[in-house]
Amino acid sequence: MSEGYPGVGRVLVIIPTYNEAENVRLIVDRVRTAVPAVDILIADDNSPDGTGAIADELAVADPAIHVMHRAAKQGLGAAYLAGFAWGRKHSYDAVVEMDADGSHAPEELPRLLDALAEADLVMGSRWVRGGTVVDWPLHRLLLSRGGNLYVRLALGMPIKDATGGYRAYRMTALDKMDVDTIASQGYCFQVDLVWRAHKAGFRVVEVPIRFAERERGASKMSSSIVREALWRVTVWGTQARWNALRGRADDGAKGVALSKDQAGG
Ligand SMILES: Nc1nc2c(ncn2[C@@H]2O[C@H](COP(=O)(O)OP(=O)(O)OP(=O)(O)O)[C@@H](O)[C@H]2O)c(=O)[nH]1
Ligand SMILES: [Mg+2]
Repeated sequence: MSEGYPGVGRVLVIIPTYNEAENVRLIVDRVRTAVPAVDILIADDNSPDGTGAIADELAVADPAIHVMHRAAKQGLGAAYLAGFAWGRKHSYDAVVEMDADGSHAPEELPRLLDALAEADLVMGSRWVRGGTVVDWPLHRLLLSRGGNLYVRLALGMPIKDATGGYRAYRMTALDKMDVDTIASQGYCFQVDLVWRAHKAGFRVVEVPIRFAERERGASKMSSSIVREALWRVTVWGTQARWNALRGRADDGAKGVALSKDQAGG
């Protein structure tokens, strides 16, 4: 078990994996080298390519590495929720989300954790000044930029990269975000979490990252993941507008009641 990170405490890096046999060793080594003070939890969904067995080997050789074996592929969100619960049970002060495919550079993790000393949620961002994406085809760039623009407009949330999945959360904040009620399955899960943090008034900070396209293994991105994000974000945005309107109507009604009272008194 590691000592902890200055200003943050005990940190658990959660790496969800599905068929990442070609990547899991490398990403774990990079995390251990870049930030020896953090622990790692690999959350594997019984990958047919044997990722789970490789993860077990890594865990046997290093007490800072842990593995969670899940019965079947249940999506990124479910794997993270199980990982958060594991981190809570083992008294971690902060958890990090990181992809296994090398898109999120472990070498940039100290910058995220340094920022967490003054924040509740730190988001690695491709779309703030200094952020970059390397080797992405045009259609992925457009999807990410367009998706984030839609999220910003629909939810009125000043976050440039709400779909990104390289993040650090304080456990105290996660505890208040009622995460067990999250139904989002795919990448919408990431939007859901930052939307909850924003609504709760938490300190959300974006730090620039250099996001690299995966080099090995297959992507799990699909059109159903995009459709899920689109409809959920539209529902949340509509609800938020409706609540704001109703709040204003209620305030108006209270104002009338108050002036009546005052008139009477
Ligand atoms: N445990 C688990 N992990 C998953 C699941 N789906 C995706 N992942 C992992 O989540 C991370 C992100 O998935 P990717 O396939 O890289 O998705 P992406 O980064 O949007 O797509 P690319 O840019 O094409 O790589 C990787 O570490 C995957 O192995 C799942 O159902 N269960
Ligand atoms: Mg990826």
